[in-house]
Formats: sequence, C-alpha cells, structure tokens
Amino acid sequence: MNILFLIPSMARTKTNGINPARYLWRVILAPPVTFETLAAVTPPEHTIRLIDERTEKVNFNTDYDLVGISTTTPASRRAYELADEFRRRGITVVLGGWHPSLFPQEAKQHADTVVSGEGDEVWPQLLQDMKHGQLKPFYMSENMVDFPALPVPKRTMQHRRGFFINELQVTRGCCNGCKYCSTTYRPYGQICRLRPIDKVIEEIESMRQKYLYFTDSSLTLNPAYTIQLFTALKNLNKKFACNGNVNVLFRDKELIKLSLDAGCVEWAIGFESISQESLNLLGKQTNKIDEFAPTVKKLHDFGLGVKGNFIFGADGDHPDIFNKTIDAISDWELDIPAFSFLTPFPGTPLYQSLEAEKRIFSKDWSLYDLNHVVFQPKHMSPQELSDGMQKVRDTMYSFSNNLKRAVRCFGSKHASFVATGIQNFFI
Ligand code: B12
Ligand code: SF4
Repeated sequence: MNILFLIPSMARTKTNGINPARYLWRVILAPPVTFETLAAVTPPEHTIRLIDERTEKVNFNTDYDLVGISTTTPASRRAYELADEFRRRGITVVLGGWHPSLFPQEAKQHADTVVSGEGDEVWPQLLQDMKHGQLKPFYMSENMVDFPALPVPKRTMQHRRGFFINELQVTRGCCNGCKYCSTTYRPYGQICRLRPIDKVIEEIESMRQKYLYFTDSSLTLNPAYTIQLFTALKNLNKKFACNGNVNVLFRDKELIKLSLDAGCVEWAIGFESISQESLNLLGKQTNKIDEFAPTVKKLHDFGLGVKGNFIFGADGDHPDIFNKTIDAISDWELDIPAFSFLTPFPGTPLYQSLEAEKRIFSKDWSLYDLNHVVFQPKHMSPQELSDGMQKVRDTMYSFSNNLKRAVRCFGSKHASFVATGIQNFFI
C-alpha cells in the first residue's frame, strides 16, 4: 500500500500564525518522531511518505491508499479538515495521537478508523486488516506497549530534508503527575519506560546530525539511567538539548557535569511559576521556588544554557505575578524564557476541576495552543491575564533583551549551541 503520514499544522492565529519561529523551524527542526516510530513497525511491503504540514504543503492529488494523521488537541480542527478532504477523494483515513485518543467518537466522524493511545502494536494489525478489507472502526492497545523492545525509529522515509537538529525519544511516561499535563494522564503515562542504552547509542550513531533534541518529558526522572546514557554519549561527539526537573538538577552536580561531558548544551526546565502557591495547586511537586535561581546558576557555572518555561493563570497567580516574574527571571539571566497560558487539556485533573467549577468558557480546541485564555482565572479577568502575559512577552522579548541574551549565549562556553543564541530572535 501507498501510505501518507501527515502532521497537521495548528490553526493560524494572531499569536502563533505570524510567529517568525515557524520559519526557523522550517530550516532546523526534524519531523516529530511519532511517524518515524510507526514507520519502524510498518511491514516493508508498504511505501511511506511523510508530510509535516508545518513545513510542507499538502498535495491532495495523489494515489495514496491510506492516510494516517496524527494530531494534538489544538491541531485537531485542521486535522479533521485534512481528513475530510482526503475521504472526499475516496482515500481511507486513520486518525491517531493525543486528541483522537481522548475523543475517539469525535474523531471517528472524520476518519474510517481511529487509533487510541500508543500505536506501535495496533498499527501493523490495522494494516493487515485493511489489506483484507476488514478494517475495524476503532483500535486500541490492550496492554502497555513493550517500549524497550520496539525497533529503532525509521528515519529513511521520504520527506523534506534540510533540518539540522534530529530528535529522539529514549523514555516514555512521567511519574510526576502534574495536574495540567497530558503526558502523565494518558494510559500508562505515569510509568517511566526506558530504552536499552545500546539501542539508543546505535540509533544516535546512525544520525548524521551533530545536534540532537531528546523529546523525553524529563531526563531527570531516573538519574541512574541518565548517568548510563550520558556516559555512553561521551565519545559520540554530539551536542544536545534535553528536558529536566529542578528537584534533581538542584541536587545532582555530578549529573550536570556528566551532561556537559556528554555534549549537553541546554537543559529545558519547566519552572512554570515563581509563586509557590501556584506550583502547589498545580501539583508540581518537583519545584521549590528557593531552588530555581541556584539551579540556573549551577548550570551556568558549568557553561550550560537554560531554557525556562513559565505558565500564567494558575489559582495562586495574582495581578502582580507578571512584574514579579520579569524581575525574577531577569536576575537569573535565563538564556531562553518561554511563556504560556495555563491550558486545561481534556483528560487532566486540571480540566476536571475547572469544568466542575464551570470556569472553562471555550471548548474551541484550536484555542488550546497555550497562547489563548480559555478559562476564568481566579484572581483576575481573562483580559488581565492576557494583557499581563503580553507585557511579560513584550518586555522579555524586546529587541534589546533578545540581543542581550543572544550575546551572552554566544559569549559563553555553551556558544556552540548556535540555536540557543539565535532562538532568542525567533521566540
Ligand atoms: C517534542 C514535542 C513537541 C515538538 C515536536 C517536535 C517536532 N519535530 O515538530 C514541538 C516543540 C514542535 C511541539 C509543539 C507542540 N506541542 Co508538543 N510535545 C512534544 C513531546 C514532548 C514529545 C512528542 C513525541 O515525540 N512523542 C513520541 C511519539 C513516539 O509519541 P506520540 O507522538 O504520542 O505517538 C504515539 C501515539 O500517540 C500514537 N500516535 C500518534 N499519532 C498517531 C497517528 C496514527 C495514524 C496512529 C496510528 C498512531 C498515532 O502512536 C505513536 C507511537 O506509540 C510531547 C510530550 C510527550 N512526552 O510525548 C508534547 C505534546 C505532544 N505537545 C503538546 C502541545 C500542547 C504542543 C503545542 C500546542 C505547544 C505549542 N504551543 O507550541 C504544539 C502543537 C504542535 C502541533 N502542530 O500540534 C501536548 C499535547 C497535549 C494535547 N492534549 O494535545 C504534549 C502531550 C505535551 C504535554 N505534556 O501537554 N511539541
Ligand atoms: S514533570 Fe513535566 S512531563 Fe512530568 S508530569 Fe510534570 S509537566 Fe508533565
């Protein structure tokens, strides 16, 4: 069969549609590992083409037998448009990923079949059923996928090339259970599964790119595993960025040093809020605000870059949170700060509690892109929340602040991670 794997772009909105970062991603970012993972379990008799709509236009005039579309919640509207258009042309459509897993019945209205949850084991079965004309309306893994046993993602699919950061996933799941996080509330999401180090190294050795991004939720969940990973990475002459949590990075200097030796140039950390009350309400157990500044300093002392993610709108946030955040993170000299609105993704405890309190005022999923307020905040109006975040963004992303951070990045030991400096102009 001739299969098209499709990743839809998010609906264009004022805040994200004109973001110049899109053009940067076009050049540097690899396609997500989602379909490369599924390609690895696709029997070789099938041909696969991958289109990432964020970087390539979809051509409907083709002879695909099957189109597999993966979608998050904010991209679901576009995913359904694409699905409808392919079905109108008589092509069989499969929808999978985060949103169809949460709303299989909704997705089914736009697809011949819907895959809920992990696709690694059901995908080959689905292809077999399709071949025999016995496609079922819904597919779902009965058991937790044996992640360590999965083959190495297949990166030889036909798709646009030219990116210089490659992505890989070495763990699945996160046991931290933050109340707003989709990852931890999907089936088996709180079980942290690990890939064997030798398989990971084999995969990395096969990559031509020097720069890697570990898409794992956090590489500090199992420090013993990460130590083995970093030790094995030492001789591969790669540079990489990865995600980690404050609780471990604050305490484990050895791990930080090892990450540097392994080629790490940037740790991305979800600080989320400088209000301890908000952190507690969000169930962010890994975060103590007293440990934020010293953690950034420790990483900087080793010459590592720090990307810091922040969320506004939690119930502990008062109107002064915006100025306080600007002051705090200016002091820490973060290399890349990133800001989002708290978003109640369906399936999370945050969604359940806001729904129970009747505080969610929009279920237009295309607004669930972290750039729109979709619920009533506790201590301010939605407009105040929106204006407050705009002020933070305007301040932190002013030309002079971007330049200051970029110069600091290039001037520091981690200047090798060109993207850290450049990213500041594309946030
Ligand atoms: C890396 C990443 C990104 C990268 C993607 C990198 C790239 N090259 O483009 C970037 C930074 C661009 C990104 C952007 C966004 N992301 Co993101 N991202 C992730 C992350 C950390 C890893 C994704 C990954 O690689 N997983 C590994 C693959 C193998 O797993 P998978 O995608 O789940 O696929 C499996 C199954 O779901 C299933 N499956 C999936 N699709 C399909 C399709 C078919 C046909 C089939 C059969 C099966 C199937 O089979 C796969 C194998 O088991 C996840 C969190 C996580 N830990 O997974 C968040 C996550 C997916 N992102 C999320 C969000 C919110 C966003 C953004 C909105 C953020 C923003 N404002 O920019 C955008 C949305 C972009 C879009 N177009 O939809 C949310 C989605 C929540 C939701 N309910 O939709 C997540 C879950 C984070 C979170 N904790 O909330 N993201
Ligand atoms: S630590 Fe990160 S990935 Fe883990 S549950 Fe919290 S937000 Fe999600």
